[in-house]
Amino acid sequence: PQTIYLKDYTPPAYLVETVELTFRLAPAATRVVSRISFRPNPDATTKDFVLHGSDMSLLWAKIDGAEITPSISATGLTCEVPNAPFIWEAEVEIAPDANTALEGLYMSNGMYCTQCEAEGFRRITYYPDRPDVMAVFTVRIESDLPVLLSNGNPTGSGEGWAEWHDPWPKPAYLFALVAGDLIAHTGSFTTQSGRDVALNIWVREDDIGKCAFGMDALKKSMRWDEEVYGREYDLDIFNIVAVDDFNAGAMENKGLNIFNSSAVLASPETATDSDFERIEAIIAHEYFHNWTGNRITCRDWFQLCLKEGLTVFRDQQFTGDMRGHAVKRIVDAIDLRAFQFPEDNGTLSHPVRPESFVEINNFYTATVYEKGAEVIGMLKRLVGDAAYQSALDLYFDRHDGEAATIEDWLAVFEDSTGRDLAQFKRWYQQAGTPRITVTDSFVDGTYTLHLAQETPSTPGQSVKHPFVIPVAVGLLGQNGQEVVPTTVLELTQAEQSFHFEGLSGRPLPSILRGFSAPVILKQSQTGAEQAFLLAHDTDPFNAWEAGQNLARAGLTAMILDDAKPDRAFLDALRLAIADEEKDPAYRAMLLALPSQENLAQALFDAGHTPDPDRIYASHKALREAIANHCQAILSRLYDEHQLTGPFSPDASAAGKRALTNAALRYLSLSDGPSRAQAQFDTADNMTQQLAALSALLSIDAGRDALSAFEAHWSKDRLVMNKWFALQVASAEPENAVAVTEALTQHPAFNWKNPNRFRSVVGALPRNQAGFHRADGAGYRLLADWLIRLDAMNPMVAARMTTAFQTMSRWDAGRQAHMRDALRQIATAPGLSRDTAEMVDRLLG
Ligand code: DPP
Ligand code: ZN
Repeated sequence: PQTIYLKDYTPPAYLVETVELTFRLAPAATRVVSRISFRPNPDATTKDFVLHGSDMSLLWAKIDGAEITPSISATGLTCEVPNAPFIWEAEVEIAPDANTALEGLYMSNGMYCTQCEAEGFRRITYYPDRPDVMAVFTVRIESDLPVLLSNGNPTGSGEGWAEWHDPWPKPAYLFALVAGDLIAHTGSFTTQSGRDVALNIWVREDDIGKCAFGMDALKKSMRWDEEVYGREYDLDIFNIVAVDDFNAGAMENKGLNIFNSSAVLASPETATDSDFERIEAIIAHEYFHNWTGNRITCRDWFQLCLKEGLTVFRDQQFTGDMRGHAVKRIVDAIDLRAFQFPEDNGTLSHPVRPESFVEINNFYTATVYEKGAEVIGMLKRLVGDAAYQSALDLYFDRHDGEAATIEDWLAVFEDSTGRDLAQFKRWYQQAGTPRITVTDSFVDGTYTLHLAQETPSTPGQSVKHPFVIPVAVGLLGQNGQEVVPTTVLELTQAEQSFHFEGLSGRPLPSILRGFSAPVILKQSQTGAEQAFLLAHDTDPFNAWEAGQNLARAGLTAMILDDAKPDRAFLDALRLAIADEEKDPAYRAMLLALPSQENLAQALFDAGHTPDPDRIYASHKALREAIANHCQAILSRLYDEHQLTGPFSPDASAAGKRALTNAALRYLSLSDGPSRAQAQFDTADNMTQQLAALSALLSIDAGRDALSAFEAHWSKDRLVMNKWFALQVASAEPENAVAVTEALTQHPAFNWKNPNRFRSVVGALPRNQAGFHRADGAGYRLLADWLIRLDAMNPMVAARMTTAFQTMSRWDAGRQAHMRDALRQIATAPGLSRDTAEMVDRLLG
C-alpha cells in the first residue's frame, strides 16, 4: 500500500464550481447521476485529470455533452479534458445494501445514510475527493421513502422526490444524504441577527421520546457559539439524524449532522448522567464544526487537527461553561492520560499533525483530537484570553470559505499578537509526551524552581527539541495560605530556573495547575505534602491531583512491596470527602482511584514491569480499605445527597448522583448488597439503576439483577449495550475472556453493529487484568474477532487494534503472546489496508 506524505502536497489540477447530483435510490442498485462544472486551477502543477472512485460501476460519462471512455482503475479514473472550463457528466451504479464498511452510501435498518469523512464520497460517485476542492452542491433524491434529506436548504419536494441546495461551498467529505421512514422532533432557533432556523432531530418512531435533551443541547450550543465566538448559523434549517449503524460518534455534514444513535438519543429512563454529558458535548462539537471545519476546512487530511483540535477545545469550553470547569478539566485530564498518553508513548505515537499515512481513517486519534485541543489550550494560556479572541476573529475573517493549514492558523496568532510561534509549532510536529523534572531550593527568602524538560524518542523521531511549555504554578505557605497566586511560567529551554523573591518561609509549590500542559510531571513529594495539597491547594485540579498522587504512591507500595493500604491516604481522603464546601461532583472525583491502566503506565514509566494481576489485587484491596475506613462518612453522604422529585439531568443533580453512587460502590464492599439491591429495585432512572447493578456485580451479587435488567430492557438496543459492556467490565480477571466469549454467543450479539461489537469485544481490553491474561487468551480472542470484523468493516477493526499499543510495557511472556496475536492478524487473507497499516505500525 502507498504511503502519502505531507511534503508531497500539490494543489488540485482542477477546481469545481458546482455539483448537481441525482440519486435514484434502490438498495441493491442505486443510480447516481452527476453534473460537475470543472475549471483548470491556475495554481496547479499538473494538468492530469483524475477522479477518485471505487466500488461502483460507471454507466456512461460525458465531457461537454460528448460521450467519452475514461480509463478506470480500482481507485478512480482518468481521461483527456479541455484546457478550459468544462462540464463533466456521469452516471454510476452503487449497492448501498452491500456496503458493510459503513463508508459512502449504506443502509441501516431500512434507511439510507452516508458517511463521507474522510474519503467516503468516492464510493458514491467519481469526484476529486479531497478537502481543498470546495463546491456548491445541488441534490435531487428520488425514492418512495417519506423523508429525503441532504445538505443545505430544501428547495422543492413532491411525491417520491426532494431537492436540496447548499449555498456554501464545501468539500465532498461534508456531503450527506438520508432517506428513511423517520419522524422529527422539531424546534426552532432565532439567531442573534434575527433569522429563524428550523431544527429537527430525525429518528425512528420508537425513539421520538428520546430527543428532547438533544434538542435542548443544540439550542444551547447555537447560543453559546454566538455569545462566545460570535459565530452565527448560516442556513434556514439544521437537521440531525440518528443512525444505529455508525462507525464513529457523529458527523458534521453541512446542515445535516448524522449521529450514532448512542450520541443523541437520551431519556432519564435509558441514559446515564455520563450519556447526557457526552451527548451534550457531541451535539455541541458537531454544531461547532459549522464554523471550525465547514466554513473553514482543512487543505488536506494532514491538517485534521486544524478542525478537530479546535472543535474539541471549543466543546470542552462549552461543557465547562455548562457544567463547571473544575470537574471538566479533571475529566479531560483523566481521558487524555488514559487514551492519548499510551498512544504518545507507544509504537503508534505520531505528531498532532502527522507527516505520513497509509489510511487516513487510522489518524482520527486521541493525539489529533485531544492533544490537538490541549495545544490550543496552551496557545490560549500563552497569549492570554483577549489575544486569543482577537486571533480567532482574524482567523474567521481571513479564512472563511477556505481550506486552511496549521501554518495559516499559527500565522493568524503571530499577526494578531506579534509573537513568534516558530518554537510553539513543535507541538504540531514532534510526537511524544514531554517529561518535566522539578527540583527546587530556598535561600534567603528566594524560592527557586528548576524545571528540566525531556521528550523520549518516538517512532521516526529520535531527536526532540525543547517545547514551549506553559507551566502554571502557585506557592502555598505553611498554613495553606497562597503566598504566590497562579503564575504561568514559560519553559522554553531544556532546563530553566524561575525565582520567587521576598518569601518569609519555604513555600510548598503547586505545579502544573489546571493541568496547564499535556506533560508528565516528575517531582518528589512526600506523602505529607500530598495530603497537605489535597487539603489546602486553592487550585481544584491540583488538589485532586495530589490526592491521586498520594493514592498512586500507596498503591505502588502495595503492588511492589506488599505494603498495607496507606493510612495517611485513607485519613486524607476521609477528610476531603467530608468537606461540604466541596461540590459533590468534585468529591465523587476524589473517590475514584487512579485506574489500573494508569497504574500500569506509571509503573512502567518508573522503570518497572507492571503485573496486571497484582495491580488488580492491590486496587481491590485499597478499595476495601477505603470502604472500611470511611464507612461512616460514606453512609452519611449516601443518605444526605439523595435527590427527591422529578429527574433532572443538570450538572448539580448529576453531581449528587455521582457522589452517592461512588459511595454506594464502597458501601457495597463494606456492608453487602442490601443498599445497592434496594436502589436497583426502586430506581426510576438509568444512572441509579446502572450504578446499583454495577455495585452488585462488583461484589458478585448481581445475578438476579442482571436477568431482571435484561428482561426489562431487551428491546432497547442502547440500554442493552450497557448490559453487555458492564458484564465484561466487571468480570474477575480469570473470567473476563470466558464472559466475553459467552456474550458473543448471546442471541442479541449482532457483531455487525459497531456499537454492539464495541460493547462486547471492545470492552475486553478495558478490563486490564482480564485482557492481559498471562496465557494470552485475551489477545487471541480479540485477534480472532478483529480478523472476522475486518472483512466487514475495516475502519472499526483497525481502530480496535490499538488495544495492542501498550505492548512494550509488559513482560516478555505477554509481549510474545501479543506479538503472536498481531502476526495472526497480519497474515489473515485479504486483510484491509486500514488494519494492515495498524498492525504494521504495532509490530514496529
Ligand atoms: N469529523 C467527525 C467528528 O469528529 C468524525 N468523523 O466530529
Ligand atoms: Zn470533530
